[in-house]
Amino acid sequence: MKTVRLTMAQALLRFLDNQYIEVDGEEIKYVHGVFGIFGHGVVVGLGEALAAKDHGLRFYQGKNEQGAGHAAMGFAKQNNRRRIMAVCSSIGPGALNMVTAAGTATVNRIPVLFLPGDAFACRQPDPVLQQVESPYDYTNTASDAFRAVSRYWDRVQRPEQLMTAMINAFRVLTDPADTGAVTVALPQDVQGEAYDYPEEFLAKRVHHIERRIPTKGQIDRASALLKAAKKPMVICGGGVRFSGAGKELENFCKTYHIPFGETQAGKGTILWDNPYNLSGIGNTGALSANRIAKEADLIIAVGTRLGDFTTCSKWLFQHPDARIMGINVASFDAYKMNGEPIIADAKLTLEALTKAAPGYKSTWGDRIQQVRDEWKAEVDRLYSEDAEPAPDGSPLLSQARVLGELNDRLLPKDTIVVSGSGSIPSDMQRVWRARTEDTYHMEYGFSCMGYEVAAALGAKIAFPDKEIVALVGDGAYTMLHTELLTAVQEGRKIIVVVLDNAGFHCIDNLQHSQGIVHFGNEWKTRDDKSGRLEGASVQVDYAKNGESWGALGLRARTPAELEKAVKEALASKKSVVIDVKTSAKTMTHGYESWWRVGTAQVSTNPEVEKAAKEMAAEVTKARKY
Ligand SMILES: Cc1ncc(C[n+]2csc(CCOP(=O)(O)OP(=O)(O)O)c2C)c(N)n1
Repeated sequence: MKTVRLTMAQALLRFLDNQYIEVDGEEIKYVHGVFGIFGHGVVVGLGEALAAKDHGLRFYQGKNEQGAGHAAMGFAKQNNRRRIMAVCSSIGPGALNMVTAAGTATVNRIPVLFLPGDAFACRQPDPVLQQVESPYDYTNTASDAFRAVSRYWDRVQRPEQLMTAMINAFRVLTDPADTGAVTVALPQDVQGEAYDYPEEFLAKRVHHIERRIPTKGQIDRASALLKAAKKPMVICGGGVRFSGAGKELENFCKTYHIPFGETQAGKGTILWDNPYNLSGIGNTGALSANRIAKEADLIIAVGTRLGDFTTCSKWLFQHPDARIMGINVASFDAYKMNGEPIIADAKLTLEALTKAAPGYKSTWGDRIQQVRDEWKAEVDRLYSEDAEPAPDGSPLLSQARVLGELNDRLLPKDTIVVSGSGSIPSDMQRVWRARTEDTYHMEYGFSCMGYEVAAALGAKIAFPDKEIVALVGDGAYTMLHTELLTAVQEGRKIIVVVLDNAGFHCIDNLQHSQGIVHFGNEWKTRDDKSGRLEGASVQVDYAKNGESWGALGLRARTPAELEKAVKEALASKKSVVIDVKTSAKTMTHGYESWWRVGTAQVSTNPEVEKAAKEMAAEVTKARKY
C-alpha cells in the first residue's frame, strides 16, 4: 500500500478536495471551500494546511462563526445540496458560535461540515486558553455542544482516526434522508500530527446519490388511498425541490386534478401561476391553501417535515376522515401524523403514482380555480396597500406593498430572494409570486435571526451572476449582518433590504394576540416615569450602517423612493443596503390559520385568561399526534 506522510489537517484538506458526487449521471465536485475564523486552536494546524497552495479549496474569512456557518448553509441550500462548504473555528467561543448555525443546517436538512478546533488530545498543557473544563467528565469539551444539533458527530483524537471519521462524515452529508450538520472536532495538537496516510484514502472518491425506488407495494397502497379519496391535496415540501421533482409534481397534479399548497422550503419549486398552485399553506399560508386543506380528505405530504407552521399545529386538516400519506426519503418524516409511509424518492414516486390510477380525477371541479382567483385578488390588494404615517407624520410603507413592488415591478424575475426570520417569511410565504424556479430561498425550519445576510452571501458564491436580495427585519439585521463585510471584501454583490419597523414586531403581535400588553418587543427607550421601555422609538440609520461596511446605503419611505433605490441598487457594482421604513401594523395575519403556543391559564389580566380559554377550545380541534 502506497502512503503519503501528511499532518492530519493536510490529509483532511486533501480528502475534502477529492470528494465528488454523482446525481442522475452528472458528476459534481462536492466541496467548494472552507469558511472560517482562525484562532490558536486552528491557525497552526488546519490553518497551515489551508495556507499552502497545493489544494483547490477556497478559503473565505468569516466575521462571526455563526455567520460563516449560515453562509455555508446558504451556499449548500441554493445549490440544492449538490455542493457544500466546510466551516472551521478555533476552540471555545469560536466553536460555540457555530453551534447555532449547526442547528439551522440540521433542522433544514442542509449539509454543512463543521470543523471546530478542540482541546489537546494529549492533555499535557491543560487547561489551555478557552478550554471549558468539566470536573465531572474530562472528555467533555465545547465541541460536545454540537452533539444535540449534528446528524453525525466525531472527534479525531489520533491522526489515523481521520479515515473513519471522514468516510462517515461524507456518508451522512451525502445521504438525502440523513443530511444536516456534520461535526468533526479537531484537537489542536492532532491537527499537526504526521501520519502515513494510504494514498487510496486521499484519491478521488465519488459518492453516488441514489434515488430510493418506491416498491410495488408502496405504489399499490398509495394509489388505493388516492382512488378512495374524493378531494386529495398535496403539500409540496423542500424534498420536492431537493429531489428535482417539480415537473413530476406538476404532471401528477394535472393528471388527477389535485391542488397543492407550498411549505417555506418547497415554495418556488413550481411557479406561482401554475393552475394547481394554491400558494403557501399553514399558519403563514394563504386563504386558498388553508380552505382547501380544511376540506381535503387525503393529504399527500411530499418531502415535508410537517412542522407546526405547515399543519397549523395539526389543526388544519378538519375533514373528519382526512388521511395523511407521507412520501419522503426520511422514514422519520413519512410516519408523522399517523401517515401512510411511502419511504422513497419524490421524483420516482410521483412518476409512478401518476401512472398508477388511470382515469382517476378528484372531485374538486372548479373549486381550485375559484380559491386561486380569490387569493390572487387579495394579493393584488395587499400589493397596493398604503400604510399609516409614523406618529411624527413621516411616511411609512406597508410590508406587503414593499414585497409587491419588488416582486411585481422592480426586481428581475430570476432574482434569488433570501430570508429567514421575523414577519417577513410569513408575508413572503403568502404573497411572494415565484417567477423563476428555485429563486425563493427561505430558512424557516430554525427561523434563525441573522441567517439572512450571511446566507445571501452563500447564495451569491453559489450563483455569482444572479442578483441576490436579502430581505431582513431590523431586529435580525442588528443581531447579525457582518458577513456583509465579507461580501464587500470578496467583491460579491448582494442587496440587503432592511424592513425597519423599530422592533421585534412579529413577537409583539403574538404577545398582543394573546391578550398581553406590549412589553419588551418594541424598540423604545426607557421611560423615566414608568421605568419601562415605553419612551421614544429607537431610530437607526441602516443605510449609514451599510456605508460603514463599504456598501452603498440607500433609503426609502414611499413607493417612489423604493423604486429609485432599487434601480440604483441594481445598477450598483458593490453591495447595497436599502433602509426601508415600514409600519409595524402592516404585516399580514389570519387567513383561517391557527397556531398553538403555551398561554398563561391564570393571570391578573382578564384578556390573557380569555385568550387562554380560546386557545384551549381550538386545541380540542387539533389532532393529538
Ligand atoms: C436567533 C433568534 N433569536 C430569537 C428568535 C425569536 N424571534 C423570532 S422573530 C423575532 C423578532 C424579529 O424582529 P425583526 O427582525 O425586526 O422582524 P419583525 O418581526 O419586526 O418583522 C424574534 C426575537 C429567533 N427566531 N432567532
